[in-house]
Amino acid sequence: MASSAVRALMKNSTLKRGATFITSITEARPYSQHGVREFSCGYALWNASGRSSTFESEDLLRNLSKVVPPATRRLSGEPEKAFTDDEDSEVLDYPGAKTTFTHELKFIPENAAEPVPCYRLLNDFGQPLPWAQLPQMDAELARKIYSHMVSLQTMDLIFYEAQRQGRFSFYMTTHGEEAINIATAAALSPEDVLFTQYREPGILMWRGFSLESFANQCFGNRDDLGKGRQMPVHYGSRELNYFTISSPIATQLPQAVGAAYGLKMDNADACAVAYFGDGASSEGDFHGAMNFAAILETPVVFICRNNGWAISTPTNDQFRSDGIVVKGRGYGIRSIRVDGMDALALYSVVKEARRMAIEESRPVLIEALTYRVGHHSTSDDSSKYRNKAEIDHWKLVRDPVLRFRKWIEAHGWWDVDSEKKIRSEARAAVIAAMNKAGRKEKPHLSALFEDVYDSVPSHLKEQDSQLREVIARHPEDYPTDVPTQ
Ligand SMILES: Cc1ncc(C[n+]2csc(CCOP(=O)(O)OP(=O)(O)O)c2C)c(N)n1
Ligand SMILES: [Mg+2]
Repeated sequence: MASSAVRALMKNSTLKRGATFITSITEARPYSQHGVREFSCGYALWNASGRSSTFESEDLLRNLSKVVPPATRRLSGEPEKAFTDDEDSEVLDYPGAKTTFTHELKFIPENAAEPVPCYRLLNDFGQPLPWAQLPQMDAELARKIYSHMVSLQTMDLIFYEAQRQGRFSFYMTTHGEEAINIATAAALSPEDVLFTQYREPGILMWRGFSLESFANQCFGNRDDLGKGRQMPVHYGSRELNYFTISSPIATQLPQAVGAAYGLKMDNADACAVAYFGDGASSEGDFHGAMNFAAILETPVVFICRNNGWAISTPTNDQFRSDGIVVKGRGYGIRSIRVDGMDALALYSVVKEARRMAIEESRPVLIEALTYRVGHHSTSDDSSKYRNKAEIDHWKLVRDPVLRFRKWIEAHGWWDVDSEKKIRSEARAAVIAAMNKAGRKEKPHLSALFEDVYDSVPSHLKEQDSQLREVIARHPEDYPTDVPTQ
């Protein structure tokens, strides 16, 4: 930087010709109050061999006032002005970073002065904000989004109760996150490949996975696509481009990047979409995925549901950054923060993120702020770490389903009768699907050993027969509805 100033200084002072840059002309400060001649400027001078030399000559100060007027004015008590040497912006060519020099010893603060704002279009009462540019959405699409949110809510309520009654072993609800599930799904295309965590069954529902298929999976019956080998809610569907959920948190993220890279190689008109929670962003896989996504320029949209909790761990015990959105910049990824309880805002953001991901072949990070209204899972009791008033506030005042309903009602696209009808139909459909799935028998015992290899290898055949022997010896410990013959 400032090499024309340095050249001028060198010409007029005793500085050696090897001096290459000066970083502190505007930072020169008095070390006594007795006058301009006692300013120190020299500490900022480095010679070509990298050694610094102090320099306090009157000569320098005299010349300084000739060649660097802003600095001199500052030294003599006039208001500070930016140093505007044209080579301030000289691009440096270190292999690790292309940048300019600065004379300021200044660390980047850990957080920006203001948190990243959150994009929203509807207020808590479902009214568009005055400046909001609403996305193109006709009555049919709006009703479809709303009715899917209701179906998801209803499925969650009934399946949750069924689990409590012991009909299946485990369940997780999406309460509070219905808009993230459905509105984001609506903004994607069926060709986009999805890698989800576990709190996003609504996306699968949007793509046409039937209530009975959900129930088959939760019961682990013979029609479960996973043949009962996964815990409930670990859905998957090859037909619907929805990769099977796996329990270890964040493993889906690098997988999504790999899939996106494949789509890029194929020149496909599709992207990969990875959904995950704030807790998943605390895993190493998140960071690896982000970095690879950036350097490989993969068409992947990361959608983080920041619901404030990773089971009982609040976000401020997980990270000290301004949420997840700022991490995008750390990896060179474009990012945005959106209100995860505003279906319209989510729809707009995901549509645009998808467009950028595919057309510009780049990753995009979306942080959707939301709240997990239910317990983490049926194995959790969130009243142990959150107070009821907090939960009630989000459940009653901030409900994303109700917010969207108010918006469609204001358009005349929905009314009390349609609400009654859809709620009772959804309830009947979920109960029917669940009862049907509950009556089906379990997958055959041998299914435990199949589908990894083309044909079952000898060591697995051996395990299969050992298992049968154990079951024959202790029949009381094994379910009777699993066919073994
Ligand atoms: C690698 C790994 N560590 C820990 C767990 C246990 N675990 C299951 S869910 C969860 C919390 C995840 O929180 P978040 O990603 O915020 O999702 P949310 O449940 O809030 O939707 C944890 C720690 C796990 N499944 N995998
Ligand atoms: Mg969370």
